Amino acid sequence: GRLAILGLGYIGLPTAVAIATRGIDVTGVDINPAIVAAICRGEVPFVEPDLAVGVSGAVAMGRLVATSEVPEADAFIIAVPTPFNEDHTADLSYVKAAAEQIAPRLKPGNIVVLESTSPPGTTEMVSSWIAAVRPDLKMPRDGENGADIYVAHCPERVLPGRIMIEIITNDRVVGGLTPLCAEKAASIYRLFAQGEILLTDAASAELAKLVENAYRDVNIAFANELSLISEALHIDVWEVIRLANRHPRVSILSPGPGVGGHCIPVDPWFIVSAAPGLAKLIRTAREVNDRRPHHVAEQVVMKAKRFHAPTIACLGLTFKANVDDVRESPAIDVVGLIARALPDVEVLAVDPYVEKMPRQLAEYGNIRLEQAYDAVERADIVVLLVEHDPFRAIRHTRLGGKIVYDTRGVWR
Ligand code: SAJ
Repeated sequence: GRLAILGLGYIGLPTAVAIATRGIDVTGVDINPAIVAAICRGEVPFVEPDLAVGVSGAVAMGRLVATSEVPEADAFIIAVPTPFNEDHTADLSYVKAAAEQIAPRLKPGNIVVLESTSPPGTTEMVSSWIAAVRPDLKMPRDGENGADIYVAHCPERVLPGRIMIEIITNDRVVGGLTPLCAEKAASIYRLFAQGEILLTDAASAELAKLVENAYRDVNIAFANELSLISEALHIDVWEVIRLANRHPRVSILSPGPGVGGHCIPVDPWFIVSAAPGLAKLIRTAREVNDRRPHHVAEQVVMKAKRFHAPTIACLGLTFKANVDDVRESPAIDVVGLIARALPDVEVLAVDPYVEKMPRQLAEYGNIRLEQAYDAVERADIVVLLVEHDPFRAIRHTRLGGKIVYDTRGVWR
């Protein structure tokens, strides 16, 4: 069999490696020539544990090739981004472009799987976008068995930082436009997935994926709201959560400076826009979490007002611990908000995973990238934004005499 994967990012590339490692010839397709060139050299354009060795191995064995043209194949996986528009609806333009690139290559018997996180109904749309280009092909229709092309949704659910493990061990949901579509698509995942493969219809699979991330978002919002309440009552939220979590049916997540990444802050909005009048809790959770960076920045600015010309060290810029990804990072929002509110104050930004000033912060003249120890040494106020392992080790003695705002509760 031959497989083509469109989109060689955090999901497409690990999936390509997982399948190539099982002896299947995989062609990775990406519109970005720099990504294609890097993968052809056996290199990985981003940091993810164990991915680099997988890519260089699969490329060296000749099982994985990268190109910008969609080839003919037996199966096609779409793993392109689904960002959101200003009005919080999904931007499906990458998915549509992928479907239209696949369409001319399709032959009867081919399988098309959408992995990109998508609002309910998108898999159906993929099928109609293909049909518009290829009226000669019989596309799957509910209640009918025969079709030339099998179309299904199999949402990714791997955790950045653990992708290469979870891509093998997680259970997978495969939702077909018809039961036969689900069965055909499942055969791809059975090649490498050790978890259970759960077959369902496409819309249920689409909504299940969104629900997983909305569930996490709502639970983080709960923790963030507890943090606000505890702060107002002068009670330590971490102590409260530690105690409450000793109840056998309570498991509260951790408050923080906000919710980042390209999934959890986005996906719940797809539910909200699918059912605007009904998704009240989900919308409120989004608003609570989006408000967090502002609250943290306001607290820091208030503390800074006590000094004449304070130096503020902000530890952590990535969207979460021990990754190098700064997309949708609340820590970056916090640093930017502080720098904007206090233009005369020097803000030292520290992150062992970030070497260049992130694009989002380039406009501020009062932010400098620094090494952790120098920054902490010089700072009057130390703000911990990301619980990277090296930060945990910063000794309490180094923080003595300084104002410390630990948004992640690692130094308590
Ligand atoms: N966060 C908190 N408190 C917590 C947990 C997380 O503030 O207790 C913050 C993190 O710092 C980060 C954000 O939430 O800014 C999201 O981090 P995460 O580790 O919860 O999740 P992601 O975005 O790395 O990956 C999620 C995962 N979804 C779930 O756990 C339900 C992953 O399995 C999905 O595959 C991924 O989204 C995705 O691509 O959809």
